[in-house]
Amino acid sequence: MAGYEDFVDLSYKPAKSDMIVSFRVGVPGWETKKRAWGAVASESSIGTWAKVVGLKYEHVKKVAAKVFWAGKDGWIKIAYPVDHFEYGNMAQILASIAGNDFGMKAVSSLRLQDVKWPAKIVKAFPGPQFGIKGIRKIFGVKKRPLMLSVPKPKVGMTTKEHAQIGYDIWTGGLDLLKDDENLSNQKFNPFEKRVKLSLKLRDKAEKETGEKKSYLINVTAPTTDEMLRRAKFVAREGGEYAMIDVITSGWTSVRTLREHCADLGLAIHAHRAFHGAFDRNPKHGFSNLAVGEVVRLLGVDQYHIGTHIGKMVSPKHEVLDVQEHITQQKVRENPVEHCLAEDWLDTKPVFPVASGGLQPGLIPQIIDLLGTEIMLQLGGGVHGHPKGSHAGAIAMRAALEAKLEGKSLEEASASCKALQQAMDYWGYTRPR
Ligand code: CAP
Ligand code: MG
Repeated sequence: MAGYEDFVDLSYKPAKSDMIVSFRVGVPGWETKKRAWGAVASESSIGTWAKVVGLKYEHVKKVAAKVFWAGKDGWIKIAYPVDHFEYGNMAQILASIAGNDFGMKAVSSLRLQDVKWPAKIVKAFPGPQFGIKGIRKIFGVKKRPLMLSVPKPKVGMTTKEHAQIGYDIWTGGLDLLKDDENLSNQKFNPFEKRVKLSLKLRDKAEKETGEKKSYLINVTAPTTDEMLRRAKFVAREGGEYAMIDVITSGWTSVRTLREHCADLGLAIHAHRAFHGAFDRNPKHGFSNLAVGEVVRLLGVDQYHIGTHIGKMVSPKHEVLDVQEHITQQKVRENPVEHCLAEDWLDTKPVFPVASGGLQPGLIPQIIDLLGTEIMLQLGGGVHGHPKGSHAGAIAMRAALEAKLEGKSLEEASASCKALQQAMDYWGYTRPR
């Protein structure tokens, strides 16, 4: 049988140029730890189940992965020589480190927790065009969180109804309207019509409020060419953003969109729908931390990190880990969370988005958890307001302003009817 154990060398000291990956390996009762660990390193780099002649060639061994560290509870670290990879090809990189290894019988479960990206690979990717500073510059908003809202029901409304909601939330005080993850170009709300009418009402709302307003328009499309055509249309109509469902569209589509958005001058909002299929089981799958790093390299400007207190499964430490790794330039190793050190060189930071089950009564808690360098998205928490979307937006902004001024929501409600109504209706409830 294959010498999976040959891929384990606990005396190996990784080269600075190696890619390091932290995995948690479940070992089946009939298997040895060493063979299970080696199977992951073998299958995710050069090997297979059978011992083949080529394995003895020096030039082949040079691009083989090695398990070099093993801790408690199945945690291991694997080093990959950087020349195993096509530096700027995310699809190939993940087909190695996050490919067949997840499905092998030699492991009963496998969780890829974090990646330390070597400089040669970090430099091979564009990273965000705008980053946090650039996004803040679009709005002229230096400190406070940016506020956005997704019209709800998320799909089914007509273009006119959708755009009207945009007008209602922009004039209610929010900065951004956002398409939902599954709104694209359906018959009842065609893409080009929606862009034109929404941006027309955006211009009207800007004039009335004197504030910059924008719109995260979902360009997710049947083909990459059509996605790029939609992005071009947004730019031509005066939009500032292209939104993409990064996981259902695929990594190469994200990279292609990023290349084109450089010329179009569009910022990219990354929605992560589908991530729950592989990132919620702490013992198996691919962490949202790793997804956040992947999309930072590919070059999105904004990414959903979870809220811990909202409706989606998002353990506190995971939310904080991904926030740290997508916003900092240098990150220290966190052995407790099995997060690896990282040097992002001059890759710009990504704006973290907190969304999913939030309502005005939860805004103080979210700020306490994540600080103010975030984007806050409330969908149901605005459009479910008893007096409708415009009142919901007023309540959201009043709750944020109260928190930033150090006032309680009760105090702020005394001078804001819409916030009072939201507090009477939801209080501090956390939807599940
Ligand atoms: C939130 C949302 C977002 C989720 C995605 C939704 O709506 O529009 O897609 O936030 O989850 O469709 O659920 P609500 P995450 O504000 O009404 O909950 O941000 O965790 O990726
Ligand atoms: Mg949504």
